[in-house]
Amino acid sequence: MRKIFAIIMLTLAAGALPAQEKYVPSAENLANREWFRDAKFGLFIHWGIYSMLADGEWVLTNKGLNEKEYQQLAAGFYPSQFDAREWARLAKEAGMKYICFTSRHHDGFSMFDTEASPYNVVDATPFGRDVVRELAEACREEGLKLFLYYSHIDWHRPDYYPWGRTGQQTGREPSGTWDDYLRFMDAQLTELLTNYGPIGGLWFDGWWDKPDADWQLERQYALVHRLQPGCLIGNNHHRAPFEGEDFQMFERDLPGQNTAGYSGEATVSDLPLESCETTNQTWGYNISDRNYKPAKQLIHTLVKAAGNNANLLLNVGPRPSGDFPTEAVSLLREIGEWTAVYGPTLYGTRAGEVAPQPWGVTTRRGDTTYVHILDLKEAELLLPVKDKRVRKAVTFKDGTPVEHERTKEGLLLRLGQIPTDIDHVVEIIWKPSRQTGARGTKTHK
Ligand code: H79
Repeated sequence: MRKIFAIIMLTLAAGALPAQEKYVPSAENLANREWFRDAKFGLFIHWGIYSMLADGEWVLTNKGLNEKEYQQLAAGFYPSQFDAREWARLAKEAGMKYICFTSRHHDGFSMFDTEASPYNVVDATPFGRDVVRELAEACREEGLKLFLYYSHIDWHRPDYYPWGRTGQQTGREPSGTWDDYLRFMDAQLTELLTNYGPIGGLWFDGWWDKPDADWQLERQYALVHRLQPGCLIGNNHHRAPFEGEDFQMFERDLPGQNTAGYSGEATVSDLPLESCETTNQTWGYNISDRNYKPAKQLIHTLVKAAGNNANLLLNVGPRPSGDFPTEAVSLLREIGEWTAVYGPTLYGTRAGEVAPQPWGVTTRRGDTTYVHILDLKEAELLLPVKDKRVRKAVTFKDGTPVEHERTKEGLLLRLGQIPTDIDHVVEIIWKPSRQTGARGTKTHK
């Protein structure tokens, strides 16, 4: 009896094995992760037929609109000013290295040419142009990587059923087959990863609508990685990363913080990290939202993200015409003037040896540390760094030497005056540590 039981258990365990196979990222994927860590800054773009209602990308659900009526927006979608190259140029001028575009948001409307549903920008609008294709080309021309936001929620399709906790007041038929929905997503992801050249990454969102559903994510991720092993998968499920994911995002928060309330269960992983934020208060175009953040605040967010080992994905919601709102353009330009000077203190760096402090953060590259002083009310700053010796310490913007002194507590920087710049950066180049130096002398000559 016991023997039979053991055989049954063994058989079950063997059967379960394939599902438990660990995801092993390809060499290309690992290289792309390092590229991503170096990139630091990306442009998030929320644009769809919801933009026409100028009330954010959640308008269908937030306003309890009738979904059948909402679909009719597509027939009026003709963004006469849309110019993917212009979007890409604005991103590049801001100092961004990638764009993440909403290929399909929760409303279920696809902004690319898809055979999987007629509810898409090519077949359902008089515009008839494949926005993802034009963006992919523009990004290639401008040397940016293209990431695609892809919604797991769908407020349009009947087969997104049973419904999740959102989108229930839109007058849809309560019936449909979940497996059909999974197959639909497979078909679309296959198109996105086949028809547009290399995709930097996929940015999934909406899992949290139905946390208990059978999403078959590992299977979906395996499909993505089979088609493009280098494609980085991230999923905004607000939890610690799942098996098969390549980066971790934090919505409206720095890693480890939870001021927006979405990251309570998201322990910070070793994967590349990304924070996303909006230029104003909403993601999709919202005509009443005039509450743009000052450039200084957005630069501080970018710098703090870097000091927390994360990228910043900064959002713009283009108008229904295809233009970026005027304020967003000004902000991108202002940020671009700053990154043109201070970019070297961020790109290609990792979080520095001093953990984020109330006064600012540190980043480092090789033997150089950048001390980013964002908010300091004194002319001196003590860095709790004990085991390193300074070769050179200068003010980054003009190269003037910064007086410094070793104390028992660490390294004291004398700045001469209370810093007033958006980000007062002190560049410290360290001497090789004694041990490494000694070894270096021996092996090199
Ligand atoms: O695309 C943008 C937003 O449309 C999308 N993510 C960004 C990048 C987003 N949708 N919702 N949210 C972000 C936050 C969701 C909040 C809630 Fe809920 C959904 C509150 C109630 C339902 C999830 C489930 C959080 C609490 C319960």
